[in-house]
Amino acid sequence: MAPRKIIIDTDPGQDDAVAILLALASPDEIDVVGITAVAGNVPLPLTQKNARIVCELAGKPDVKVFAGCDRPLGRDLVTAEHVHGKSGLDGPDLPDPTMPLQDQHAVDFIIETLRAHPPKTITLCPLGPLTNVAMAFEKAPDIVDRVQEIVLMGGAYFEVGNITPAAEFNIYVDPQAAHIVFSAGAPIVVMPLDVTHKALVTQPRNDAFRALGTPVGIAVAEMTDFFERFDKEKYGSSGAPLHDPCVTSYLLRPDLFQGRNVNVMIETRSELTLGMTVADWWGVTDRAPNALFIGDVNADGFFDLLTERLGRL
Ligand SMILES: [Ca+2]
Repeated sequence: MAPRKIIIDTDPGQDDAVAILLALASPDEIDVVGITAVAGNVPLPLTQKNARIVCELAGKPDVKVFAGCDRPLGRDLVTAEHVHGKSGLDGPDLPDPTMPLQDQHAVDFIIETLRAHPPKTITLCPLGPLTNVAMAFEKAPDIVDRVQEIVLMGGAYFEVGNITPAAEFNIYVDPQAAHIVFSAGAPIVVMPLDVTHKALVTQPRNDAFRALGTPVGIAVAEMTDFFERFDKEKYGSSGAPLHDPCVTSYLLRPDLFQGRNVNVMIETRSELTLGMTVADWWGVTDRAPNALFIGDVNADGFFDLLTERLGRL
């Protein structure tokens, strides 16, 4: 079978970096037609630069990286340096990229790519706030029906919030964009905190990355070392959750994940619960399902896959 064509929309972020590395390590199954950067964990100048740093770390400097929106649709940017560090990729000491940033705007690249390929052959993989994807859908509504699937990291139901008591970071940063994407009608798979908090980098799992002995393995170990201090302090958990790699590992091994087809709506008005993903997990409304909302992962299978693939780079 031909590899599945994807666009990774991202705000790197250490866990974004691991998600990108996993995709780039799997060319038999995944064809990364482009990486589009968005403002999120850190501002856009850093996310587009970090995306290129990660491509070069993977030894794939020919991947096309585009810069997109530098702020959410209708509000000021909220960032997460308290989690990811000043650079967004704190931890390893990685060189500045030499590969170019593409001239085209990320939103136009998304639109053009969906129009240029046969319908239902491009999958969107948003790993940050949904600004770029929402902007593309607003600018070119004809592309919505051409999307094969959107597999995204964002939201939470049982775990509720990590940036506010009610909201997960990616959705909170741009709730208006999330509302546009969740109501567009394209097939959606959601990796919420409910599942990503089950994909924890415990010490033995991080040791396995480091034991690869490669620049990629060591960099990933150093990234998660940095990233985990936040979650250990906040949740008392045994390691950092690898949020975004859940998206790319789902493309490779959907059988590792379990969820429910439910209705998901986004709170866009309340000051108290702005950005909350209201998932009808128990089916208590008659609202039509619009997303496969993942709730569980085979964590050992996930880390075995990740370690094996990172070892290929
Ligand atoms: Ca991210």
